[in-house]
Amino acid sequence: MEKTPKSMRLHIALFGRANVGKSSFLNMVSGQDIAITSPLPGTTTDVVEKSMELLPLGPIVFFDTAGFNDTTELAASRLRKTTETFRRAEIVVILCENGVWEEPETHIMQLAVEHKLPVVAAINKIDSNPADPVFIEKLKAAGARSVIAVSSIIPAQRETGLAAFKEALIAICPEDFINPPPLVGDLLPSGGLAVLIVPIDLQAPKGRLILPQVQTIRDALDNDASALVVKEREYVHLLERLNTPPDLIVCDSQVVMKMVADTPKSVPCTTFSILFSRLKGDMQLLARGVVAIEQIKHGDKILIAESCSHHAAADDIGRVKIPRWLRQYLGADIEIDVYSGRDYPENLKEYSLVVHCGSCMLNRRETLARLQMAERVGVPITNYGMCIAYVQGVLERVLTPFPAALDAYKRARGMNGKIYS
Ligand SMILES: Nc1nc2c(ncn2[C@@H]2O[C@H](COP(=O)(O)OP(=O)(O)OP(=O)(O)O)[C@@H](O)[C@H]2O)c(=O)[nH]1
Ligand code: SF4
Ligand SMILES: [Mg+2]
Repeated sequence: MEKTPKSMRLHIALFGRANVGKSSFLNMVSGQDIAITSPLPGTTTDVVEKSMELLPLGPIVFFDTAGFNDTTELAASRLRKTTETFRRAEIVVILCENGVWEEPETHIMQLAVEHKLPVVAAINKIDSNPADPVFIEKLKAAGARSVIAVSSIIPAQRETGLAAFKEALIAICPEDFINPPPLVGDLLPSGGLAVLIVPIDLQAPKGRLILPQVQTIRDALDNDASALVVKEREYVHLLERLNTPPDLIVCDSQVVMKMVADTPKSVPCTTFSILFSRLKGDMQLLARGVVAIEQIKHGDKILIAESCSHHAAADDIGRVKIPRWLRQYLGADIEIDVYSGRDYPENLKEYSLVVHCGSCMLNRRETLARLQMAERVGVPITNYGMCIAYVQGVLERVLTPFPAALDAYKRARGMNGKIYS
């Protein structure tokens, strides 16, 4: 990741008065003690740059700056360096404490407006001074696009603080940084071959393929590879006719168990839904989330979130099949709510798990925002494809083409899931 050129990284600058907790905030976001903090104002003197990977956004460079209200002799030169940072930033974070929005803060906001930079206001130290809704409104009225309330040094609150910050970034960061990872091209060598297994059942629209299938074919072609499309019944026969094994098999989630059984162990395979979890969402978060299925008990509620209000068929995947498979797997009396279209409950806390659809009708920003809402309130979230492959015992196999997601899944499973092979 260190190889990513600086120009490709999202540049985020942290400003605020001395001692407000800028360096502590940077440490919270990075998950490491990389910046020196102390109770004495004026600890950070020069602008400190720190590059990191902030999933799901990607490579970031942070600027930790000196306090804006520095009154020491060096103040003028420090303030000049700090002010220059506005020219390099793409997002400004103004750190403040509840109730304190005075000359240093308004000055920073004014410079951000002059540089046309979006502002996240972060109210810090809420463990000792909780954020007041009136103050939050005041910051929005002052021009903050997003306001978050965090406690940078309290370990139990760091995770929610970080999730809130990511959610704010996803909402406001420039479009270029929401660019998706590849769909399938990186899994296929030039001249390679993908076999796509597409069931033609009652749910399949008449006379055409659905968008994720078409996009996968197109992406293979864009990467100078080929794609063969086959129904699940003819799949084995097709494999027998090929002189060399394909480079990748992709199937509809509904036939994943059969596909895995029919595919030689040496051939990488996955599902459309899992491919799209990377393109549209945060694959590692979704892979970790699925393990929460193991913690579900009688009476727990699961949310099935569909991002469009399509016409539901009699054996609909989200409304009928996934609830049935989950109940069979758990053997528990669980409550399942289905929300569709733009409808997404504000309060996700009542759910033990969110199972999100493949988001084929949403863009990456919208999908990430929904995932982040769940992460912020600590509710595990996964998607249809991961959930189906998990309850059918083949998730590990279909995550194998994605080492980082497989690793995230294995770690989560090691921590709180039951082990199966
Ligand atoms: N209670 C509490 N203390 C915090 C929090 N964040 C930072 N602090 C404390 O506030 C003091 C200043 O933190 P720093 O991170 O050094 O602040 P800074 O804004 O970088 O300060 P300068 O570099 O001097 O401008 C330290 O003693 C931190 O431990 C918080 O969320 N809650
Ligand atoms: S947006 Fe979601 S619910 Fe709608 S068709 Fe796509 S995957 Fe299905
Ligand atoms: Mg500092």
